Amino acid sequence: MPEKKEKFYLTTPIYYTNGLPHIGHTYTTVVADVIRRYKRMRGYDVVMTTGTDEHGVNVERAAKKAGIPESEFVAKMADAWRALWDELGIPGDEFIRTTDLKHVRTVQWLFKLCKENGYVYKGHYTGQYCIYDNAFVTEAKPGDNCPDCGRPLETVTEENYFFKLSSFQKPLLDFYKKNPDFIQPDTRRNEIISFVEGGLKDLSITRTTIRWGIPVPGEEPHVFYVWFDALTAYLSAVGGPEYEKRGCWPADLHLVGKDIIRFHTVYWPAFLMAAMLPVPKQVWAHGWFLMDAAKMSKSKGNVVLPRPIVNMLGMDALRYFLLRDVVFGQDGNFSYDALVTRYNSDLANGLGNLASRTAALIEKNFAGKIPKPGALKAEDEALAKEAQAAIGEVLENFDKLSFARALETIWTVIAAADKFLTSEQPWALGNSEADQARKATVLWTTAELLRIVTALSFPVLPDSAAKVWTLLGQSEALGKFELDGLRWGQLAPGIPLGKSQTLFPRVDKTEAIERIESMANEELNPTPAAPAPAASAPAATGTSAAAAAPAVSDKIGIEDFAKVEMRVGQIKTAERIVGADKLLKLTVDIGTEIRQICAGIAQYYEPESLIGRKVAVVVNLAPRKLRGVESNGMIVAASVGPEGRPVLTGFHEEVEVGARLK
Ligand code: ME8
Repeated sequence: MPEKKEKFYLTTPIYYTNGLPHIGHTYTTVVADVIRRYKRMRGYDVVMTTGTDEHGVNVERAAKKAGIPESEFVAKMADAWRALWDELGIPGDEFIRTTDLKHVRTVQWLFKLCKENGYVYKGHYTGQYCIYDNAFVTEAKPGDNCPDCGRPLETVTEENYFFKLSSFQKPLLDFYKKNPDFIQPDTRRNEIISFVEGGLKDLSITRTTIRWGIPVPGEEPHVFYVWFDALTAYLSAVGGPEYEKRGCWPADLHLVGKDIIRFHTVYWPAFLMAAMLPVPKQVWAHGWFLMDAAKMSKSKGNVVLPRPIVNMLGMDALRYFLLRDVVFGQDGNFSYDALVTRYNSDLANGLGNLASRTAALIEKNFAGKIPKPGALKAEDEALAKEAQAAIGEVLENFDKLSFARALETIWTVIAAADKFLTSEQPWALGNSEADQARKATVLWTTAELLRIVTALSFPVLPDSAAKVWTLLGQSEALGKFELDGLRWGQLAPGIPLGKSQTLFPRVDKTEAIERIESMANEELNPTPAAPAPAASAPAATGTSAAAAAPAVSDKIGIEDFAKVEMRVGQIKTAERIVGADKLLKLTVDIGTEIRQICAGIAQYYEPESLIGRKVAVVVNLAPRKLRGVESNGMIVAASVGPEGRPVLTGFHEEVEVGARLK
């Protein structure tokens, strides 16, 4: 571990604001968060930057379509991106917007340095331009389509400032040679080296055809080319011209998708070299998540959204799947089937089951206190050896960003512990002194193994690992635990277990997929009746109590009231819904049929207490889905107190099920 905290500065791309985040963006940001947590556990002082790329013709058009000024449009979009990262627990330590004044100043300063050093000149450029990717396609002819996105290119001629990229062929090749780890993975490095060896043309870095951009001082109507603008955001986020004060620059790691590797490994280091500024240490380009073999993208409309998955299975499940199922650096297919299968097998049956089984056995046999191990058998020592060896392997793989490997090693150890418990059968041992001692050894060994795998999996499973850590009676915050000190044998006997918590409840695959898809559909095609998509927004409830009351300014006629058909219903079954803390799923007899209705009363009513209860039900409400579960009707309740606590209606006399309320 570094003596004095060494800095580690990493970044995600600065995402475009002409759309909202999907699983592809979430992937990069999750990986950045995993690295951030991991590096902190290795003693580094970490700063992670993310942000929004807000200039260019796409935004200009999107704002026009929305009928609002660009500045208002991008402010709304930036808020939405930031809010989603907050909601998912992966916010940047810095969130830079390319419309921030400090960024504007940094871009203008970088340009000035490049110009003063003789790497910028004025000229004309005519070329084929992709307005969607904001890039001239140098090899294209008029009438061609964009090789990246397939849409028609436009012929554009304009007066530009040019950057002498051609002067950087040799410096870049020398730099790649001296810093073989600069471009990762190796396949990408080879691609970039051949590209640069093929010759570099000067690059136009200002535009006069675009209005919505950072102005070139004294040269209006020139604005900066979006990539000269966007790449600089990494530097403006941590001090810009005063970067030395903050001490973060150069970046240790730029995480990007393979689509934007050339900008990061050719243009960006060349701009910095021209300005005589330090060059980042590494650019890591991961692969794409594909949907039906095509790159998922906002423009193609084949996107997978993070929120419905998180609502159904939890953020840790999504994080685990993204890192476990795809080899970092390669492309991967996204499938809900694979996601739910992994959830059930590795999280519910794997870690979740081991934790609850171990805790229950310690609770029952040792009054909830970690037992003291006795003499060790060969099986115990073998397991200890496997777990100890896993520590080194996992750290090595995290260092190499081989996340799938690291997780595979952790889960092999979890499987070994499961097997150990099954073969040692501590539950079958009796109360003799020898049996008690054996039980103590077996359970201490399993708990110690659990402590080790929990610490190792924290960067990927921050919420659940923290829960298991607390369950094991560990008081230190797991995020601050130093992995360099992790050794087999540190679990102190005698400490009481913490509160037990639900971890990864098993889900039915078909139902889970249906609900995720249905929530995604609600989010992509919101209807006025559908609940607000944000998980932070109050959940739609299916009771009149918590549903927002419409502002009633005028009185209504009896004919309006008669449109609402309310009947006495009797609750037959009630259960909680995985992934929806506020909702209960009820079946209600309304006299003519039994209906499934979701009600937002889970925080105030125990499901069992409701069985047999008679309530007022709105029966002619159009069916809708709440958190992906069909709800056909609405239970009426009073809304009490400032928090709107729902109180169900009741009848003081015997009433017939199905009787109409008038
Ligand atoms: O390119 N699979 O922004 P962007 C995996 N503003 N990762 C994906 C993905 C997918 N299907 N789709 C997107 C831009 N990504 C520029 C960046 S940086 C100075 C400027 C991720 O909103 C991946 O990291 O199009 C990719 O590089 C990035 O989102 C592109 O985001």
